[in-house]
Amino acid sequence: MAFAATVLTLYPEMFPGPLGQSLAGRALADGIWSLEAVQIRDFATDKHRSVDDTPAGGGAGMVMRADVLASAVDLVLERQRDAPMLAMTPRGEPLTQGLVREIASGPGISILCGRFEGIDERLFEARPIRPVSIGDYVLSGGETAAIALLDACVRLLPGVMGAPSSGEEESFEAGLLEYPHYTRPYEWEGRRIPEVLRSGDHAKIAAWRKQMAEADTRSRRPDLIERHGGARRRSPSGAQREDEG
Ligand code: 6GU
Repeated sequence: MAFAATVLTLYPEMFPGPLGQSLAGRALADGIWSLEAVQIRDFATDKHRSVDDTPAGGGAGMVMRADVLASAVDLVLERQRDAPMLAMTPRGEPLTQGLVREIASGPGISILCGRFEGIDERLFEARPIRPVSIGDYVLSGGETAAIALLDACVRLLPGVMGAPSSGEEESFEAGLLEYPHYTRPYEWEGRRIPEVLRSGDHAKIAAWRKQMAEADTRSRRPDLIERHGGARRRSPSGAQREDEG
C-alpha cells in the first residue's frame, strides 16, 4: 500500500507545490505515495464560511476555531483511522529525523496546517493530534512546514531514493551533522580538495570524515553533542571517546 498523506489547509493550492518536483514528484507520479489536500473552509457552517475568530482574553490576530477544525479532522481521521495526525505549529515539539523515520515507516500521515495566531487549544484536548514544529522561527502558516515534513518522509519510502545506502551516513543518523563534501575540480580558486580524500585509503577516509563530522557538529550544533554525546557508540577500534565517562 502506498504511503497516504492528507493535508488539512486553508490553501490547498499550495500542494503538491515543491513536492510535485524531483524525487518526491517522481514518487508521487509512480504511486509510491499519495497526497490529498482538504479545504478546511468547506467545514464552516455560517454564511460567511468563517474559520477563525478573535482571541479570548484579547490580543492580536485571529484564532482558528475548534468546532470548524474538528469537523474537518473527524472526517479525515475516520477515512484514515490508522494514520497519525499532526498539527504544524511553532508551539509543537521539534521535528526530528527520528520522528520522520517513525512516520515514514507507517501507513501515512494527516497534517493540520495552522494559520493566524494559532489553533483553539481545546482541539488538542479533544482529538488525538500531535503538535509539531520545524524550528525556532515563525512561518506565516503551517503549509510550508508540512511540505518540509512530507519531503523528509517521502525520501525515506522504499524505492524513492536512488542509492538506498546514502540515507545511512547522512546528517543526524548518528546524532551528528554529516561530514563535508568535495568534488572536481581538484583545485578551485586556489583551494584544493583535502589530500586524504585522494589517498584511496578507505579506512583513513572514514576516520577523517568521522573527525570532521564531530568537529563541525561541536562548533555548529553543540546542542546535538549535548544530546547524543553520552549515548554515542564506541569507535570501531573500541576506544572510548574522551567525552565519554
Ligand atoms: Cl510547524 N508552523 C508555523 N506556522 N511556524 C513554524 C512552524 C510551524 N515551525 C516553525 N515555525
